[in-house]
Amino acid sequence: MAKRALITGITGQDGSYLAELLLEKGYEVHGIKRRASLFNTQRIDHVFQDPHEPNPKLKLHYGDLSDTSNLTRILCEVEPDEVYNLGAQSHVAVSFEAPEYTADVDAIGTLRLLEAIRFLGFEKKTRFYQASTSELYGLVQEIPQTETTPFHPRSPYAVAKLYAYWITVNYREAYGMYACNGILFNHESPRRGETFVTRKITRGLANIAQGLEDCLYMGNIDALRDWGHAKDYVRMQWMMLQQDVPEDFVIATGVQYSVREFIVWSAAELGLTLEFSGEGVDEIATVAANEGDKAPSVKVGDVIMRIDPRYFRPAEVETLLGDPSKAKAKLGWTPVITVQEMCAEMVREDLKVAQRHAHLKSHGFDMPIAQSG
Ligand code: NDP
Ligand code: GDR
Repeated sequence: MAKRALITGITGQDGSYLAELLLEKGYEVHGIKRRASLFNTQRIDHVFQDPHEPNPKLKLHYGDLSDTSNLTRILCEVEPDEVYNLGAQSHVAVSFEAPEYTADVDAIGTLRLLEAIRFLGFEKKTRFYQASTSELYGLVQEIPQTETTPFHPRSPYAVAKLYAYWITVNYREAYGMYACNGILFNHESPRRGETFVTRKITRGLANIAQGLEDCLYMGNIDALRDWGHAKDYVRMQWMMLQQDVPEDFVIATGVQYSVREFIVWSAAELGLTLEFSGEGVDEIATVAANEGDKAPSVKVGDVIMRIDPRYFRPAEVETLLGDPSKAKAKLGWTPVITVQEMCAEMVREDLKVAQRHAHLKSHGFDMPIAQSG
């Protein structure tokens, strides 16, 4: 019998890579998608299977982490061997705008799932993965951060995820459930949401290169992050549920860079050399050289980045650096894709899209470009 997995957040970045991985491994994959007024399955359309075909291996269910009866019904129908709880209001800045919603979905949503598993009597059968986060460390107490570093969350998102972390530990200790936390540091890909910093940069610069936008407006470009590739990280999510004993793991690369460096690499991938000048909110990035033909709309001297304080956060996480030693030692996991390779891949993919838009525009088919948030 094929194993059955249920993924919340299957339409998101990680959910789409995890669904691919589990399908490759022969799983029957069930995913929860939200009802939306527009199609929201772009990231998984390539693995979608027509439900009219016999025995589709991917099945989608309408649902929401805020809806207890819906989650309980789906769990009851699917009887999963493994649940991956990836669904969340996952944007840190947005959590300051919508703190109560974020708590409901990210914190109580996790409790709803765990309690439904217990209520249905699946606690000895169903393994549970919780998408925990390096944001738990917030105001960091120790460098690098490990599984034992104390937490100090700095946003409503991180506080909600702190509850989710501990309720997962609690259900493991109280009911003997196989439940574990992956404490994942930032991970990105061409499928990353457009308003997270890496994708905002690669997409924004690709659009500027093709004459579709003029300038990238950024927040704190001195923030330091430990960035990996989502493909490497979902592999680890699966590995964590295949052990004899459930444990929590830090997943990171162990290398840290600034947002500013990510801007420089992305620009270089487009043939652009940047010069930064000014200070604080007056800092700008100007084009110092343009080599190659990837950025035909950009001239030397153009200002292509400015700071906009609207992207500053009420409380910032300045620095994150993970120590993945436990994952390496116990699971043999190491990331394969470097952050520079990932950045190049993201720019390439965003450039293809920007070139298509520019081509249509040059033939009179102007399409509005969604603004970066
Ligand atoms: P995304 O934002 O790309 O995906 C989030 C998913 O959750 C989407 O499928 C979204 O649906 C779904 N979702 C949002 N709200 C609800 C809700 N109320 N009910 C059900 N589903 C909902 O996030 P990532 O894929 O990047 O991250 C996956 C998980 O890992 C998240 O929990 C995130 O907090 C966590 N995490 C992410 C890290 C990263 O760097 N990417 C690092 C550490 C943790 P829709 O498509 O309809 O919006
Ligand atoms: P983060 O990711 O908050 O770490 O959460 P994000 O990419 O949003 O920000 C990273 C850093 O970049 C700074 N920054 C900006 N961020 C955004 N979004 N937009 C900007 O214009 C900008 N300018 C500078 C931020 O201030 C921050 O310091 C991500 C999410 O995926 C979470 O769900 C996950 O838990 C953590 O990573 C680990």
